[in-house]
Amino acid sequence: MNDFFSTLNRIGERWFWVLRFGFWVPSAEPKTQNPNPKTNFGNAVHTWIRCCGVSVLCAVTSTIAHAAAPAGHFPTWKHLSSANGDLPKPNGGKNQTSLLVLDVDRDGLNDIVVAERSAAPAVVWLRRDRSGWTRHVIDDGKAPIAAGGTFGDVDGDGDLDVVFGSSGAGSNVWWWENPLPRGDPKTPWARHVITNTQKGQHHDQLAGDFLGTGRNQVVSWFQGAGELSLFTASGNPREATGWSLITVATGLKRAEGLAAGDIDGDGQRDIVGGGRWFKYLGGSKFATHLIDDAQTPGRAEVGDLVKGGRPEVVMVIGDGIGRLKWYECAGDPMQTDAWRAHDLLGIDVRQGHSLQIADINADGHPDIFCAEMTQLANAPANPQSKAWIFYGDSQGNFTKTEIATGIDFHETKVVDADGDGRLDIVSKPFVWETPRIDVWLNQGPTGMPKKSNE
Ligand SMILES: [Ca+2]
Ligand SMILES: [Ca+2]
Ligand SMILES: [Ca+2]
Ligand SMILES: [Ca+2]
Repeated sequence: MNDFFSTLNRIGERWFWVLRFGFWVPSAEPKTQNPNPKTNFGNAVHTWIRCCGVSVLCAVTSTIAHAAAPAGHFPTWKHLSSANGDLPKPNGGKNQTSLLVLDVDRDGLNDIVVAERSAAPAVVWLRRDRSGWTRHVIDDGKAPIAAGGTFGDVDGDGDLDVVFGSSGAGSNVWWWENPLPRGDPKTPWARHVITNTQKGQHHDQLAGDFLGTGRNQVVSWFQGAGELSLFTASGNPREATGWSLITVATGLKRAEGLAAGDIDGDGQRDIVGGGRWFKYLGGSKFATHLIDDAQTPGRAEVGDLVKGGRPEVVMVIGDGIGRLKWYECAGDPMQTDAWRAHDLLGIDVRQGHSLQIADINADGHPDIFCAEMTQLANAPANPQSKAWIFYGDSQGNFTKTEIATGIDFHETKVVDADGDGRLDIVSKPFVWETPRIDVWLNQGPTGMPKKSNE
């Protein structure tokens, strides 16, 4: 049990499953299907964006965009919401801080985990059943959980455990132990402390092997001190003393966003976030390399948006207002001026707290999902908030579609929510109309393949 994450790393198939459907590396690999391009395009607004060296934004009609679209087809969506009784309302409070999607009960279908900081129960999961979702409690207490979180097999017993950090009211990063394989995940899970000394908010967590040890670590933005923390289990992971801390970077106030990718191509995965990337140098040392200082409070994603070469990075301000940009590296990634930025929208994004790279239309080309929040406090600040998908062609061209207007997206995940093999959108608001959860099921265009065993 003390062999942190070792089982996960020994079982290649499970690791692949987590990579493919989890969000440690949500853009790890595009699918290679080649569906029929003769499709309808739903009601989305299409805009053709061409980025060749210098970012150029051209708004054209839907018809022209259709003809020029590199991907050739886009899914239609079926919107389900707890507001309509399609899903159970998750927690009972008004501050829904975190959302994860993972297969909690190992039945092959992804389930939804929601954390909430204003009321008990702090953490619940919605089990995906044959045709819907059923709510169960993970933590029946109250906990000041902040936005972020990740999952993985922390104790090496073959099931997925979840990790969340505390808001400024606390000083913790915790993990919750999945009762499987001997217990029932429908009964409350034990909560364990990873750290209880770092007073202040922990915003965003990421699991991965960034030290090259063959075991995964947990990375967390310790916003209370403007530091990036890395925790590794050196002893019993059920005890705080079983975890040791490496401080990856300091002096990064309000930094957020975490993603992983091999930025410099040396075979070792790097950490990306806070407008920067972090390269492991050995021992307890990391180097910090700046991509764009304006994205310090930005969400981050890494993926092969332009096929081949170095991976690309996408960033947008999660808690604030700023541009959604993707970055390609034309030279040495340790040199900031080697990073070339492309503005995807040409206008500011407001609280773009949801960002993900995934091949949403299954054409082999990674796409970008980004969505805004509607409300931060008592009144909606952005009643016309948007959710977009930018369909890529692996050459740096993107076709913009709008998925929703006026719905609060926070910590959204693009993942197969109903087990049909198509990537869906699972989202919740932070405070807007809470408690609430929404799912957009990918209906696929005609000819878009589904899993054969559906
Ligand atoms: Ca399941
Ligand atoms: Ca486990
Ligand atoms: Ca695609
Ligand atoms: Ca699906």
